[in-house]
Amino acid sequence: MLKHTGIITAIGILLTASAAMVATDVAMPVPASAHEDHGRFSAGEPGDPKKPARIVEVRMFEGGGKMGFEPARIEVRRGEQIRFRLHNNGEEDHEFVLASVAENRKHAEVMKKHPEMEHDDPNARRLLPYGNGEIVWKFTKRGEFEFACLIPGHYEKGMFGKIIVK
Ligand SMILES: [Cu+2]
Repeated sequence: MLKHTGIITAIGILLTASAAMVATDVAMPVPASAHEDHGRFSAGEPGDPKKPARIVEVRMFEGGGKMGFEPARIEVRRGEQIRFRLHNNGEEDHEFVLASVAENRKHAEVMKKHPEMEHDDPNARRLLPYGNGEIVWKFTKRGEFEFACLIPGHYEKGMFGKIIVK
């Protein structure tokens, strides 16, 4: 009797273990990748182009040894979705990379070593001279963020702007 129970328990454990393994195989990739995407962007999350958004026009310019964005300061309400319409009014390529200040600085250092690096992520656009582009972004976190051009030398010439999420 005791022996019999032992076998049944052993089978029960085996079944439970294999069921857990199957469940693990099926369930793991989804939360893992979702979590990865969630942690990827410091300034919020990629927007939904089908949902309403406030339009903000941003121009990129060069001149007199300077480069920059106009406006260089944008205020946003938390939860607000913004459609950034980007216009490169310069004669060089420029980028718009939306992140935290710390992240942009770190990223700029990497780009100094790899100047050929190009961005076309949900939080970044690279524009050709006189080119246009768009980013739809949802600001889900309060705080101070930054948009910047990380092409070597551009950040130093003033190519960054502030985003305040209230
Ligand atoms: Cu630039």
